[in-house]
Amino acid sequence: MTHLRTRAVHAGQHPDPASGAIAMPITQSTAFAYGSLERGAAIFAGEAEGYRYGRYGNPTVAALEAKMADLEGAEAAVAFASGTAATAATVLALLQPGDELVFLGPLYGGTEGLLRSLGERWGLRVTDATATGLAAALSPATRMVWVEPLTNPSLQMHDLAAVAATAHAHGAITVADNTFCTPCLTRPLAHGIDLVVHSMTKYLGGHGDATGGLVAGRAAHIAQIRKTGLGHIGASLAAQEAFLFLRGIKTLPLRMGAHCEGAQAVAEFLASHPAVRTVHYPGLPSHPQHALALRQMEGGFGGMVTLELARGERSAAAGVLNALKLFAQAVSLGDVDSLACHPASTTHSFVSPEARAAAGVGEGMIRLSVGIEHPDDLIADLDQALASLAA
Ligand code: 3LM
Repeated sequence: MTHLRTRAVHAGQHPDPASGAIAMPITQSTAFAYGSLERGAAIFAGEAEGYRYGRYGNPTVAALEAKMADLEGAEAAVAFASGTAATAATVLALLQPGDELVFLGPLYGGTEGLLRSLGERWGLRVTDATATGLAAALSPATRMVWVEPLTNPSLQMHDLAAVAATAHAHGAITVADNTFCTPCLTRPLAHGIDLVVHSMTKYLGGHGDATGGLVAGRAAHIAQIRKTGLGHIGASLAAQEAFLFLRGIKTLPLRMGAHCEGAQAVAEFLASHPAVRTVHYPGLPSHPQHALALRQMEGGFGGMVTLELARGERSAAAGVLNALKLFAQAVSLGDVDSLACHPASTTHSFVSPEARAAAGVGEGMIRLSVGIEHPDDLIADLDQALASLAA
């Protein structure tokens, strides 16, 4: 299986040996019989493979983990109840009080909020290297570097190979939150990154009906993150949710193609509209890192488009957002349905006004998650909403 489209369907799954079922069965069981005291003891000691209790693992969840490890090119993966749980487990498993985490932002507001409130309370130093650049921010205490290859919400790009080389020269682990790109468009491990984090809630699920997260990377790291995140924190993904992600991922490459096509058309339309000051989309030649996008992204530039209105105040953004008919006004992203949000008052309301300003998240910014509807209908909706601004 060499092609991603084939692996998205088949990796991690095979017909159920008991029934022949092709869809992965939902194994709805809390405990798993291990048969003998000796085998139970060996499983609990980590000396034998096997399921024991739902918090530690489940066959439906394991199939999802295997599928995602395959798609990301990783040795192993572990699933969580949300992307935020995956982030928290990675940080808490691999860092100690006194360690420094350096991030290249801007980041999803919830991630930055988590790092600052939880991380700093537990004795981590958290440093934002966005303005200074990574090399200048690294110190002897730096143990982890966190990056979003395509940032939320401003859609800036980070050069993953350069980040990995700089961080590794200082002995730091690198983590890339690949939620916006998915393995269809970017595989961070192939660029030298150590761990990939996902909010599966977004493109991987794809239908806006399941919440989950995942970390993929080397087996030794994943074993540590699994122990902390599942064994100690208990942020385990439920089997029913794992089933929805397994089903969603089968069509991920097809959906990403439609998201990319629609987003490119929407971005080109917005770039020529007089009410729009700036369009952030890595597929536009005007994007400052278009050359990096061509090098680092494969098969398209993603389904997210962020715009800044010529009138930069909140009331202008409200005028446009409140007039949209086809785009639902909601946070989250990556659904087949198109969504639109005002990052300053929602996804990035968790970070300080200063950090928002530094990240370029202004009151006139609108973030679009372009769904798989026909691009002409999406453009018509945006056109009438922008026209209401001029009226
Ligand atoms: C959002 N983002 O609308 P969960 N990493 C990235 C993300 O964008 C997110 C997470 C992790 C949004 C959610 S905002 C109230 C809604 C790049 C989530 C966290 O824990 O599965 O939500 O993932 O930008």
